[in-house]
Amino acid sequence: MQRTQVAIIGAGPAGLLLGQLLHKAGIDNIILEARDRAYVEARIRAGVLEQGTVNILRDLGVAQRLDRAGLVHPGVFVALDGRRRHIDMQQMTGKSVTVYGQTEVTKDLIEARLATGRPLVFEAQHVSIRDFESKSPRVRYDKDGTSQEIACDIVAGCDGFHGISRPTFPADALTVYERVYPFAWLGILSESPPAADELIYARHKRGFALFSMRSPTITRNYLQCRPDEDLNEWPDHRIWEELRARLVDPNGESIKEGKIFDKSVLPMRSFVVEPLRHGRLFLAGDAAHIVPPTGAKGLNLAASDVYYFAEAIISHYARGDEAPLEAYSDRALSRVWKAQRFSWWMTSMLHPAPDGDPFDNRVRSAELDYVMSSEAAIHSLAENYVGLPF
Ligand code: RFL
Ligand code: PHB
Repeated sequence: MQRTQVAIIGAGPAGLLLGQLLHKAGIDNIILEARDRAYVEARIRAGVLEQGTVNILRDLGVAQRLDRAGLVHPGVFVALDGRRRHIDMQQMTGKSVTVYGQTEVTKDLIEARLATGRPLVFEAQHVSIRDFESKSPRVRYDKDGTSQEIACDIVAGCDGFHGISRPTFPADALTVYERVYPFAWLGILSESPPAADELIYARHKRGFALFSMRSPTITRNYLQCRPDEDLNEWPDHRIWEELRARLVDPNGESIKEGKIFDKSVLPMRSFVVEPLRHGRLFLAGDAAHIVPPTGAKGLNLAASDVYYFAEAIISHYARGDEAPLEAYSDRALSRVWKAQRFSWWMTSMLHPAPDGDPFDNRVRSAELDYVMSSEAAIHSLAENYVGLPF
């Protein structure tokens, strides 16, 4: 039997960040991860970090590489049928975002974790949680064929959308809010220099397209597609043709083609469960909520959840009462719902719905047209995109 203060399930951004925040406060914790290190470090996902997320990484002392290689973006473009509008977020809000791959954030956090000497168990199989309605929950798992048990005070369910923490809650303890969208994104990574300085979110009659990047030599692009899209129907030349059509550049310079080395289809979903706590079992990050990627909020919400959660755990141990832990769910959800609203709004405004109501489609296109022409509306977009304050 092992003993710790906080057992953390999942070594994605939520679990790894929580582990570091608790370590910094001198709180003992163990992280259990189902996959191996190489798999966790290679998972291609988010790319845009809010200033608040960058600040957390800096405070933890894990931002050296981020400060060197992260691309600071003071602005962003939105586009409607080929017409572009630049949004100077820095000038409007005093904040910017940083483009730095989630793969890199994860590598930095794993390296920092290993340097602390605190346990991070990869390939922990059959993780299960019990006695979480008491003050001494237990977590069981199998490692290399032997079964292990951890006694702890608090269990942090940071195991993503498909993890075991959320299904461990009694069914009647959670309320689910969900929306599934009738479209998806085809994501590609290519060896080509970025064709513009800023990200471009484009609504086009042929469908949404997003131009993004990972580095001065790697471009990340997304195209709206069907949720059941067959990748075989997307040979490289069709992808470039579609990107050129949807991201039409008013200045004539064109998308730069390069070797495509990754293609995948991402479903789009909005999802929240409430509350984030039952007894001594807590949820944070994708285990509790999913946003469609159009607002670039998923990873940033994982960071804000664990920021609030770590504060609650730290003051719980300082004062010895339950109140800070009780307040966590409401505090985190208040920020989560605002990001849900923004992600839903960006998604609805920027994607023509393939078989959607024609009236809705015209109104949404008009909404983007309005945003592109109104300082008040564009200011609101900028304020949400750079991240609401913690
Ligand atoms: P993760 O990253 O899914 O990590 C959960 C971890 O738990 C492990 N696990 C288990 N471990 C032990 N036992 C079990 N039974 C377990 N079951 C699962 C998993 O192996 C994994 O290591 O969740 P976390 O930490 O909450 O982090 C959330 C973010 O990963 C996610 O919100 C973002 O990637 C979303 N997202 C974006 N967010 C942004 O802020 N900005 C973006 O630009 C952005 N773009 C994106 C995205 C997500 C995408 N995909 C593929 C979902 C773009 C994409 C394409
Ligand atoms: C990305 O670079 O992967 C990315 C950027 C912005 C988004 C989503 C994903 O909204």
